[in-house]
Amino acid sequence: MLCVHSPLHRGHAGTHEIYRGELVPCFEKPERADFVLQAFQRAGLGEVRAPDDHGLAPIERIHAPRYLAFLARVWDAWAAQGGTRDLLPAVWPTRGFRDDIEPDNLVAQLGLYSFDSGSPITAGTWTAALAGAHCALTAQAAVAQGARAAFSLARPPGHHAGTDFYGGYCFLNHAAIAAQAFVDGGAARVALLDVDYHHGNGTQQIFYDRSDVLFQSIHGDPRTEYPFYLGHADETGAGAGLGFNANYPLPAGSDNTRWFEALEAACRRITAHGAQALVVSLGVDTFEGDPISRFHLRGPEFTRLGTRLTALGLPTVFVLEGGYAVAEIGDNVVSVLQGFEGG
Ligand code: 6XA
Ligand code: ZN
Repeated sequence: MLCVHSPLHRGHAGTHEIYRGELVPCFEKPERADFVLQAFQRAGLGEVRAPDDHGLAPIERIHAPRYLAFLARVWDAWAAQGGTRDLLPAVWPTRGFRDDIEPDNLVAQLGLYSFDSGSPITAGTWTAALAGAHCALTAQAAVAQGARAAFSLARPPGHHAGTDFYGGYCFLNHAAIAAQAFVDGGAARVALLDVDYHHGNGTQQIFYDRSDVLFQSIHGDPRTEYPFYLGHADETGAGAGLGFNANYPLPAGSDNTRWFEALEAACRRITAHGAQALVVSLGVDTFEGDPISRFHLRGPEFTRLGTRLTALGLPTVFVLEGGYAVAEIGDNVVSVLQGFEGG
């Protein structure tokens, strides 16, 4: 399996985030990608190559121009004011405020385009996120040209990022960008399956009123788990997209039997959709030892996930999302990919 990876991810290196009232070192750190790359190479799964430059056009198919312009300029604007620390928002336009006027104040701009305070912007955030989008697009292009599957190994992750907002460590929605590239390449029906522990609220928002991209997410119940305000079972799509969004919220602590029942339901639905391509938002924070999540998957379960996905028989792009048990993240991702290759 081809792996597309860029070292530019290292430029996105936040120092701290707020976790349970405490300032703690960021969970989403560069070492995550290093461990995945090492495990991929150790397993001899295939070629690792750098992304091609796909420009901004395929990213603008998903994200709003003013949001992209903000991401591209915000660090330089901050540095011009003498700022050196990570950028974090402190004020948000909730219900009743206007979001059509972009304030001149930088911190106010951060709030306009974000939904949490846990996603620091650093000097290399834009470069890293852009390289990640190009990793996903390069993986998608390889699959569109005939490869059975490809893996986009990038960070920061993407599935919480929506049309014009960031959060949950995510800035550009790589999986959504890859799914859109399949549509733009002529696929009438695409399936996007999110197996990260957290609901892919950004991906859901992007495709909620569309019938061409079926979005499904298996995740911790948002009543107790991040991102809290989306991801319930009654969110089934809107307008033309009604019936093309499916959420499988499971109580935190759910056992693996329950998790695989949800996977089975999601897989059946992908087949029923008549999908011509599959994009997988591959978070492995479903791992038993993950520090911020509460499911119980381990190596054999990750392999089983890969085996079930390969049985769908679809051209498949894997896009890395979460997973914070850094020492195990590589083996867990590789178990999924090996299950896929061996099935
Ligand atoms: C709050 C937790 C963010 C979860 C990020 C994640 N700081 N999403 O793993 O998939
Ligand atoms: Zn996650």
